[in-house]
Amino acid sequence: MVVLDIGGTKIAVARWVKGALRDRKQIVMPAGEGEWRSAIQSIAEAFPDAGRLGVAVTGSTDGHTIKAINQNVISYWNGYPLAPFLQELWGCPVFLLNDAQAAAWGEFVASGRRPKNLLFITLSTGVGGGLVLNGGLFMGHLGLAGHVGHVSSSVKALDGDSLCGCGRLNCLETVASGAALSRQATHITGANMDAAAVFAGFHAGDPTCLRIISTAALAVAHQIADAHATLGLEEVRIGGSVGLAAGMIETIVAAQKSLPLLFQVPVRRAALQADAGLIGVGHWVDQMETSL
Ligand code: ADP
Ligand code: BMX
Ligand code: ZN
Repeated sequence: MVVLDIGGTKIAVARWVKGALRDRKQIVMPAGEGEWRSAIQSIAEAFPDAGRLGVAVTGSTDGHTIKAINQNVISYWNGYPLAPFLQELWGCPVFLLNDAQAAAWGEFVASGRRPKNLLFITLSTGVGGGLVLNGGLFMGHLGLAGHVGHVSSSVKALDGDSLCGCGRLNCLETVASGAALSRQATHITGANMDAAAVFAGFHAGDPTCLRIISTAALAVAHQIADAHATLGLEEVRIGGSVGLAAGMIETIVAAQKSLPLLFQVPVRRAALQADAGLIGVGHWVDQMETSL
């Protein structure tokens, strides 16, 4: 099998051989549709003879089409026929799964303990979420379940009310995504800063960067508490380049201390790190086939 992870910022690809990744490669996610189609075509040429294609993808998928919930990320994905496009290129069956749902499944399978109810959160270009409930991946109608990035946040961004690309106001994604960290820092300082620069400032003790990261962490801590109140979570795993950046998880755990003990769900770093989506979709396709 070949596995793909298509995110807002990067595309990762690998061969999935006996439950492990081989020949992993990564490219930047191109901005426009034409460049994106050519990039995928080049990947298909470099990774032929897939047999099956497992795809962890940003957005909401029914297994056939893809919809960007945040239309600012990929504007041409609104019921886009992703599976037929990939099927034509690879000439094999294609399985689509939301990227955070794939990562949740990867973390669940990789965890020896197999927690009953697990929430995976990716803090990346956007904020994504995936749920494993009662030991099964919960995708919901049209694959929307777990989209915690689009639940509104009582903790607002530092640059004021923010309209999310999904059409709602003050979603968690407007406070704690890589794009949100960059937007707030750029607005406050007047200098163009990406998320990595905000973390560099955070580690150097810059007060603006400290406030941006601690506000994002508090918003995530509240969102975890809200999800816990609804679902009864045993554990939360955090991934994505922002989630995995040094200091982020520690700041979320510190923010949880301001909440009643009942809502302080154990938060851990994704064991599979940046490969949780690729590995998760590999396991998911494997187990779907054995259950057929
Ligand atoms: P994707 O969203 O494509 O899955 P990532 O998980 O890499 O990709 O998340 C991309 C986001 O993470 C971008 O906003 C980017 O600026 C930010 N980012 C990338 N590297 C770092 C880093 N070292 N520290 C903090 N943020 C980072
Ligand atoms: C957005 C949404 C989710 C995705 C999450 C993380 C889009 C295109 N994606 O909330 O489906 O899981 O981002 O995705 O609307 P990433 O691109 O940051 O990895
Ligand atoms: Zn939103």
